[in-house]
Amino acid sequence: MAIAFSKYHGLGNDFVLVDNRHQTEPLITAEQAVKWCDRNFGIGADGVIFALPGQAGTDYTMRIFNSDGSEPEMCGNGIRCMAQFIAGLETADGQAPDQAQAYAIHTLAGVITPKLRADGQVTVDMGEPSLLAEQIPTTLGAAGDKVVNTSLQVGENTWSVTCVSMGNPHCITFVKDVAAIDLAQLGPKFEHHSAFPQRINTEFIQVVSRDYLKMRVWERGAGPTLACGTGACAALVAGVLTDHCDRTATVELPGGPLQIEWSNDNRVYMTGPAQRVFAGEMTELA
Ligand code: ZDP
Repeated sequence: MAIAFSKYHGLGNDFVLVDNRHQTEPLITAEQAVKWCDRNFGIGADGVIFALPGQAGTDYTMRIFNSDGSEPEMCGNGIRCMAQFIAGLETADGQAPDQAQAYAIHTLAGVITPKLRADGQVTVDMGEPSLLAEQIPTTLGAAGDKVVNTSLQVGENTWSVTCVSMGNPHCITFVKDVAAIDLAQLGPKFEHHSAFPQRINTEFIQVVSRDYLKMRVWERGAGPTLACGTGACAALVAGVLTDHCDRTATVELPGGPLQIEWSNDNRVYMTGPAQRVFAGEMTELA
């Protein structure tokens, strides 16, 4: 059976999107998603995203498999891609999306609301960050404590880390020079550290100024991606908690910049692009 897909990216963080509006279970398994994401033997992507029917009054449900087959709660760059993808599907169905179309999307991290803007960018209400150790989850503090500037031993070095959940778990560390970080060597050690029972996404941040951060990321289940939307949001929140930055800043990723705001209503807003690249049909992989 051939399954139609579209390929999108948000700042080079790339996803295969599947129109799954007619059934509540994803059209492919996690094992198949691993094969689809393979850059040599498959389509090539950081993850596969399914646009499923809404639940509990939402317009749609988003589920995602990472390229290793694990299922994260949320995906910031992915949900911008999903908003563009849905708008395209609705247009193809003869429903013209409104000028500023907003979608309420059910995710494992709660209801997330992306809004298409006239300039082609997408602004996403990413909800409220969670800061308590038990919510991350991490053992780097008592259950009800925040984990801010806490020491973490990784290999031979001690890092000062701040942990933030944007629905999915992030560990942020501020460094002098992100270019000097050996991601391939360090990333897996953070990801699989015993302090993080659900594993962790790790962001290395260089503070250029109070409204400009440079970030490199090692993603849980996907490795060194060009961008991570939830990670950029978590980094800004960590930057405010540690007084490295203001509540509004540009976060520059290897794939380009995102605008992030931790609003006074405690919600985090992310604005950035989402680009359709190609569409195709996937046949069964051996
Ligand atoms: O939490 C995780 O396991 C992440 N790998 C999910 C993907 C996050 C993403 N890069 C983002 O932009 O938030 C899609």
